[in-house]
Amino acid sequence: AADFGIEEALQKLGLKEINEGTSTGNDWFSNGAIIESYSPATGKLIGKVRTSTADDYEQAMVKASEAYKTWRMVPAPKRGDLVRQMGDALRENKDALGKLVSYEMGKSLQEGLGEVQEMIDICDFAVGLSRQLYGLTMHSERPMHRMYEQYHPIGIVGIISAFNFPVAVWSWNTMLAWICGDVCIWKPSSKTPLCAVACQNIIAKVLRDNNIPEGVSCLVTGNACGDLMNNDKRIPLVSFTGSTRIGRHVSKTVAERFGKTILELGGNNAIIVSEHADLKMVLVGAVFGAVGTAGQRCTSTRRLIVHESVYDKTIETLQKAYAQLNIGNPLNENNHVGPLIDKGAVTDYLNAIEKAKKEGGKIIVEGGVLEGEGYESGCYVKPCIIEAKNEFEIVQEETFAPILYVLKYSTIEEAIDMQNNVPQGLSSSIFTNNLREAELFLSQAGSDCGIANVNIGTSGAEIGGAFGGEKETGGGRESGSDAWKVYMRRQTNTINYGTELPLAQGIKFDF
Ligand code: UN1
Repeated sequence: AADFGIEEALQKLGLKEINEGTSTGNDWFSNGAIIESYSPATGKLIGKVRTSTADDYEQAMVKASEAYKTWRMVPAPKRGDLVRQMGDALRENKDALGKLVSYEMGKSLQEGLGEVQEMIDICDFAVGLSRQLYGLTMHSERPMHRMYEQYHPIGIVGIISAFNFPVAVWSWNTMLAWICGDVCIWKPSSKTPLCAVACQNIIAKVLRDNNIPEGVSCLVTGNACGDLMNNDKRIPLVSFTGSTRIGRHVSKTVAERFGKTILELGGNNAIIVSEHADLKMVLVGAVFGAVGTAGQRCTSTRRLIVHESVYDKTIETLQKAYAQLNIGNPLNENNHVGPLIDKGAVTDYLNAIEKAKKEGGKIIVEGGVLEGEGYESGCYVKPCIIEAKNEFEIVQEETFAPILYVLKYSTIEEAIDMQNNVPQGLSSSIFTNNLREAELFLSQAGSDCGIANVNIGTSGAEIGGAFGGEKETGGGRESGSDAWKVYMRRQTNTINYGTELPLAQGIKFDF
């Protein structure tokens, strides 16, 4: 079978020697057990990575603490210049890294490349931001006094990322954190360790070339490192992407020591298809949203809330579109849908379909696991559509798989209620050409999600906006807008340049 240039990509990313279970990036933390990374696309072993022991973690933290002392004193625009160089290095490695993401994680090559593009975009954004990081100035109530606020780096930022965006989500955090003057320690998903090592190799070279301590970017692997970070008082901020269940644990553990968190947890994203929708547009938005990344984005479309008057027509066009989907090796550009991440995910997918059926769901497009040539990994499944009710237990949950539930509504208020009536609050959208409906959906009585779109699907957000959601999604915001503020500590400064010492609030204290 064709290798789609994978060997060459591994070579370029410095991952060829890793097969004996060599170190993960920097050389001070590589003494633990080996994790083997298998491609869900082919079922083949891609490489082995040595995890970090508690001692390795400690050494990484020492490196990070040392590096922080240097890095925080580098002027922010100079830090921006480093991030600019990282963006250039990512441009240079875009093809190879995009391919590896596709091969190790299973998303289509287009989406793998898109993920690297998101990294490049956030670098550009961070470079501009490095000359901003604005604080406010305010007027003091006292004569000959000046007041202002400034933002200082927060310190060591811990990043725990998920398999589904194995490189982009890390970069949203790091690129902002780095221009802010922080240093980062990364625990990637154990399902996609090679993507992490590849990133580490790219970044470490830029740091070395500029004589910046490598500890600015630390990588530790193995799940045990997650809790080491959560409990570590030297890490004032932990950014966690993953399930609501683990997010709850991270949140409690870090809060117990008064650390801060950025939580990007589950989504249960819906598209409302109004009777005023352009159904051609719905089709692209809904199908990409539901089957893109095989339904494994936090922003994947899980529910389609369809007006009764366009319900049958919508179902019919969806059925036709689903019949045309090519499922197979994500590196083959003719395929729309790749595999799920592993066999555990396949089991979760099958269980969800069974549960939906038991609760009274009606199959609109049949699912199932694919077998035979090209599907040897056992991770390929058919995207399916199930007519359901919003109150079904399974519809209230996030299943990371290409299962789309369709629900029927008659009034816009009812549709918005359904959209909001789930525990999660990440992304939402409405397709309508009716101004009143669109504005109601965006109003304070509308969608309760962190992301609300009109005539755009639920997935595929640009980096310029703040990304994140409410309720069980965790409330964190990453990426654009003013999300950078979480990576810094704010300090209010009042300076007296007079010769008297007047107290605030007019208090007299004479002696
Ligand atoms: C995620 O699924 O964790 O909006 C992030 C999107 C992408 C990011 C998704 N830009 O779908």
